[in-house]
Amino acid sequence: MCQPDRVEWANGSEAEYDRLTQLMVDTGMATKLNEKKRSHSYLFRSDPSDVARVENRTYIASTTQEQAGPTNNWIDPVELKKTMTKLYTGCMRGRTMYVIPFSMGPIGSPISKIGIEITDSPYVTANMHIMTRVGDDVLEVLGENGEFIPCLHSVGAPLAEGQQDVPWPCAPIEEKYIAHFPEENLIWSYGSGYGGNALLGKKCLALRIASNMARREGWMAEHMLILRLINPEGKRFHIAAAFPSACGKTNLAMLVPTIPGWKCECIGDDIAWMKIGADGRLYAINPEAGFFGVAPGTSMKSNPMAMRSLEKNSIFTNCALTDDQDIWWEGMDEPCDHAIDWKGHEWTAESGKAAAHPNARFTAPAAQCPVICEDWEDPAGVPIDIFVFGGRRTRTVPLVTQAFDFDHGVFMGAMAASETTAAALDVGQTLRRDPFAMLPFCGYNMADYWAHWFAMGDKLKDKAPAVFYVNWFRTSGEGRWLWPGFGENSRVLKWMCQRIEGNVGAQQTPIGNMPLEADFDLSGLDLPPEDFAELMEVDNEAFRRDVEDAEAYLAKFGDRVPPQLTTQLEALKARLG
Ligand code: GTP
Ligand code: SPV
Ligand code: MN
Repeated sequence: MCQPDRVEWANGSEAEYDRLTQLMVDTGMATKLNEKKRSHSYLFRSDPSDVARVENRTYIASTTQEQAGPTNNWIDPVELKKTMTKLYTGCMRGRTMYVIPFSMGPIGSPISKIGIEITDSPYVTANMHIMTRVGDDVLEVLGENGEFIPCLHSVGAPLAEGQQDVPWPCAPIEEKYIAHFPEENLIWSYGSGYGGNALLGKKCLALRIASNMARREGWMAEHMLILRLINPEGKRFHIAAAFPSACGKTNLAMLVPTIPGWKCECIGDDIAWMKIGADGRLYAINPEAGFFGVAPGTSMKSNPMAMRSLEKNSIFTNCALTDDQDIWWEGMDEPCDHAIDWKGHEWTAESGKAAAHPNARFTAPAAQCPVICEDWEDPAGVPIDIFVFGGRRTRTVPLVTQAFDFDHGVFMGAMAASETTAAALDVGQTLRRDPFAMLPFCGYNMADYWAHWFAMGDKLKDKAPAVFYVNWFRTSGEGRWLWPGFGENSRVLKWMCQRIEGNVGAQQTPIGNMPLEADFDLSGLDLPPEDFAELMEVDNEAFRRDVEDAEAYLAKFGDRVPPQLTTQLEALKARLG
């Protein structure tokens, strides 16, 4: 169907990676960075139209529209396959087809899943080397008739005989389709070469398809970081946190605590697969092998462990290129006067324009993170003690709240809202509900997904993780961050650990339990008391308005809304008076 000129099987070797990156340097698609500054690393510039996920072109093609639900784009699978087959026919002419066997999760682990991505993008192939486990050993596990998830990808730009290629081939927006056929565990992606649109193991497999499998099989596939926090006594706490895209998962996953004696280790920064273990607790693995992280804002000050993860063997996309052939982006420690910007143009600081795209990303091996947890590849996973939900809210939502119980926590996650970011191309700048940070990633009806969360709570009973809600992004009237964030977020995590240990009390508010001022560790932090008060303020009137909005929102799901959710909403209403 695709009619490539050549077919190559990817074996995941370093020689293969070097050959592909060299090929891309030779064709002008990639720039090799200064070997002395950033060894074995490359910069790519995408087409200016292909810079992020495209939610309006992302489809859940289940048999019925009801199965996809009101928050997903739906097309009848038969019709969509017809449309896409037409696009795919001859789409790889003049190009090489790469066949990439990969494992999400440690190869051979019972929780892992195998995928095979077919792509005509050497950039995708190189990124898959870092983000997943690629290689012949995957084929060995697969054997003659093992189960795998087929992932078909094309940039959608066939080359005619003798036609010169462009640095970043892709199709126009109206020809892009990021399609999922959940009943067949099948992924078809066409027209984009960027991130979650094209690295199909990530959002397409590990979230949209896996969420369907998880629901059928009784486990969870979530848009969550996983970290291990160790207190001064050496006690370990495992935390899984769901924040929407570009809302702080990578940063929290590898935070350097500012409070003495506490340590943090990273297990994953974007996706968690969780299953109930023999002891009845919930165990999480990170199905990925690398970080595909937001570059702008990442610095030695904000996220030193990320900066050290990308010192070598990394891929950079849509970052700026400095005069000494290194990368740069807004918010990096040292300012930059002159560079080549993400569009390949001369750039000076005086121009007032951004040198890196706001959704510029680094692809770095997780194993290079200095605080990667020694158990990060343990096939058994780590037992989750705490769930954290949150989002980007400049107003209304306090720094931290604890749910009264698991069902209340599910309600908090389900009603989560966040201001939109540059991680998706076509969502505008608004506040939107993003339940469990899964709005763009839940592969079935969101109301059924909420029901699945309640069902998991019923199974976990008293072994269910404690649930908290956070907001690092509250601002003052003049638009200044009230909370310093980053490493200081360890103070909030400390309070959570003390809560589940039963060491500190809390004050009950209508929206949840909140810290007593005396219990919250602000020592050594120069935070004006009035800022702390504003951070923790609960405006009942604002939450009453939010309840009205929540009712209108839930009405879209009709009678599929789980009764537990309605019960929680009514209880909140009563508490708010
Ligand atoms: P995806 O990879 O898109 O899923 O995003 P993510 O949730 O991993 O987001 P990430 O950690 O990369 O953060 C995105 C942006 O939020 C970056 O520009 C960060 O600098 C900023 N950010 C992260 N944590 C904090 C914080 O505690 N306070 C403030 N003010 N900004 C933060
Ligand atoms: C996100 O948008 O949540 C990401 C980046 O993690 S992407 O892989 O492009 O989806
Ligand atoms: Mn993400």
